[in-house]
Amino acid sequence: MTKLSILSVPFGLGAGHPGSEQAPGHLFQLGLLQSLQQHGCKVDELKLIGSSGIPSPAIQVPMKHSSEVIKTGIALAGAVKAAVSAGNFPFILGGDHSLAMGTLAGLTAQYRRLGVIWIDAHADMNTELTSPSGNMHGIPLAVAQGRAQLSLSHLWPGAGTVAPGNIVLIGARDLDSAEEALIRSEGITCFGMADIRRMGMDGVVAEALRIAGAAADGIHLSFDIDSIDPSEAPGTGTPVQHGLTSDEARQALLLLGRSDQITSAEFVEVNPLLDRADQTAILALELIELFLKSL
Ligand code: NNH
Ligand code: MN
Ligand code: MN
Ligand code: MN
Repeated sequence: MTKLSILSVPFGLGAGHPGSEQAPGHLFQLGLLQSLQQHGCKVDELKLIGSSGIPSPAIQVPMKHSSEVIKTGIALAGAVKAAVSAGNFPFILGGDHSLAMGTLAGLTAQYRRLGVIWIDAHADMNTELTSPSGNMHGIPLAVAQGRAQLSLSHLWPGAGTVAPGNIVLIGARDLDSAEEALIRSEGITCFGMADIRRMGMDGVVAEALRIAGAAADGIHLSFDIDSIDPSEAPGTGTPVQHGLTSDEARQALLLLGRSDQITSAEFVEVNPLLDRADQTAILALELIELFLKSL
């Protein structure tokens, strides 16, 4: 049975709105751990990732709260790397999407070649120079490719990069022009909403696993709750209309969890302060359980 390392990251300074730092605590309060135990999931390690005690690194980037993001990323990278070394499945509970840089730093230090499946309304592929917002949660996939000033190796010495050919975006529908240009020039696979409706989520997931997994020894799943339509997941900082239905998200997470190719995952951008009567938190709880018990 899969042994889980649940890494809880109550950090939200990479997003444009406060609140996502409250998501892990809120999901625990709603009973996440108890229901995982009821479903027979083996939680081997439960760790709270903070950035305290880590000296401020010399690297500075001209983005909002970059030094806090970097410190959190360093702490998370170490914990992710340790979880993989211990033979556990790392599950990172955010928090905003800037923490993915820490996750990917830890993972690329462990895997020879890592694939990434990024389920998100956004591509998160701006650099410090193209970011329209200055928010660090909009840059992790450019950092991971080695296209930004900040690199994964700033967060963890042995970290590598993710090859564009091993990146697959699902549900992207709000891309900035620099992101679009990068996706086109690098030939990055992007399954938009029209592709999902045409191919079906099962077809999209099968293709995503094939492409992200090509010559790879692991695939990381990064799930941003804003991939889901705001009618079903309103509690997030940058909602975008015409997204996934909750049923499409369920189907994707079930198929990805059942696949042996997925070796780590994270779940980000739930914002309890922007939620409507816990609608998003309750859906997130259900999706996380569904995914973890399908592993
Ligand atoms: N692309 C925009 C930016 O760089 C928005 C990113 N917001 C997200 N990403 N929530 O998932 O700021
Ligand atoms: Mn995102
Ligand atoms: Mn997003
Ligand atoms: Mn599996």
